[in-house]
Amino acid sequence: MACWFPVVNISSAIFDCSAPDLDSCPDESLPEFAFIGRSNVGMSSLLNLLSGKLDLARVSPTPGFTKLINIFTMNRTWRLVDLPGYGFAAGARKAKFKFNHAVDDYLKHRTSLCCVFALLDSGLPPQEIDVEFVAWLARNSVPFVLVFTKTDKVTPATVQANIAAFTAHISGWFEKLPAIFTCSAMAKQGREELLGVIDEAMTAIQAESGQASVSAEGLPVPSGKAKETRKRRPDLVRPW
Ligand SMILES: Nc1nc2c(ncn2[C@@H]2O[C@H](COP(=O)(O)OP(=O)(O)OP(=O)(O)O)[C@@H](O)[C@H]2O)c(=O)[nH]1
Ligand SMILES: [Mg+2]
Repeated sequence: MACWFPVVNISSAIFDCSAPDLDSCPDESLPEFAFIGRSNVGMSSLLNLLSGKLDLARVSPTPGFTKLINIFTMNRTWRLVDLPGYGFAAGARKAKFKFNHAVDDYLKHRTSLCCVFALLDSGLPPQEIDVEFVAWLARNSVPFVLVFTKTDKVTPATVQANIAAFTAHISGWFEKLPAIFTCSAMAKQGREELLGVIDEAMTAIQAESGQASVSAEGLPVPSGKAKETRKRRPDLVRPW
């Protein structure tokens, strides 16, 4: 991990906006890292863990709580994005993943989206709805890593067994499996590893754009040129 880039040291974590659709999102000048998964899997909690601010995104035991695209800026240089999850719709008992149009649009078209953290419950064997979702990410060339959440709720052996079962399901789709992480927002586990993913992406962006702009606080900031060069998503954390 490049120690000169202050991803791990988050000195400011600010709520930007709650966007109902892609058009309402802020400009694409800052790299973004988004959380998505089945509702209640712990997306908002993980965002809080990474940001170091436990009350930044709103957490609730009620599935379907996050309903908008909630955007937060870290160190004024990159963003975390809390998305509405899938698998929660009135009357939808069927294991078919479906998210709202805004999320579909965001994941497919947000050019500043560098990497999606696709969250899965570490306490569950592979769920059809999650397998379908990962297939959708792959089909749509969305860069992602897999994050198995809530590891504090089950034994390490169960976590490993569920990870192995999930990867067995999807391994045929990839030349190289997506990177896999575990985390527990409750036990504060996994923060450094996931910030490492962001750090790696930010380092690659900086190298790609050759920019060395520094803000008044001494923090690197993307230049206008960096924005121009991100017409396409950078090939940063593509696991295949
Ligand atoms: N034991 C345990 N509980 C967790 C963990 N992470 C989240 N939770 C709990 O799971 C519930 C849902 O957490 P959220 O972070 O709101 O989940 P979400 O994925 O954002 O859910 P929606 O916004 O409703 O789709 C809350 O009661 C959290 O306290 C974890 O690591 N361990
Ligand atoms: Mg949420």
